[in-house]
Amino acid sequence: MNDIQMGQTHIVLLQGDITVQHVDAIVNAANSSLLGGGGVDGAIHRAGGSAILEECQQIRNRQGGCPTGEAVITTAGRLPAKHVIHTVGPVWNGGSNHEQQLLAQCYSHSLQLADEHQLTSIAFPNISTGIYHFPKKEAATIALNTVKEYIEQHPATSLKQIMFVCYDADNLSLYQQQLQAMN
Ligand code: AR6
Repeated sequence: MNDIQMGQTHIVLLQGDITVQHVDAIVNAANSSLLGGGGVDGAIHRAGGSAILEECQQIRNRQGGCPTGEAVITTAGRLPAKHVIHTVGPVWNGGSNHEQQLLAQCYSHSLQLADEHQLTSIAFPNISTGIYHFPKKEAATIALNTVKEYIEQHPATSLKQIMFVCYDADNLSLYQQQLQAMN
């Protein structure tokens, strides 16, 4: 199962590279410095060019980085998307440092920011499941449940499409199972 309708919003799963998605915003799994890194963060900055980093630096000058669970928005530079929403996932540390709540906040704060900018489509990567080692199954459950709750609580959301762009087959399969269970 690769898609589901929730209220006015279509939820879509796919396997691929988030940097090539034509959506209003792609979400970056950033770190709190906002200065780039490896994984999807590195791929977004490489493909989008220096305009993204310049705006990240301006945000740093204003607010001194981005705390875990929060989100900020910039241009997408040369990417086909219009914006990048940078959110900072938690580093997995066994689950005793509020990792689950912080990961949920990454999704809800990104959706809130998208709504504030009246965006109609957004694509998420599997935040925290790479370098930050959050267990993939639990992360998939949190991602989909948080989106569902958000849509239920914001029936007038501007978002008509929410995509989950899974890079690896493991994550895609876990998201498919989770979506099936929610149906
Ligand atoms: N498109 C979609 N997903 C991708 C792509 C891509 N091009 N490349 C990797 N992924 P990670 P984190 C997947 O490590 O765990 C950075 O250094 C990847 O397979 O990118 O949140 C930041 O600066 C995985 O499923 O992010 C931070 O320091 C998912 O994206 C730190 O890594 C997230 O993996 C953040 O770690």
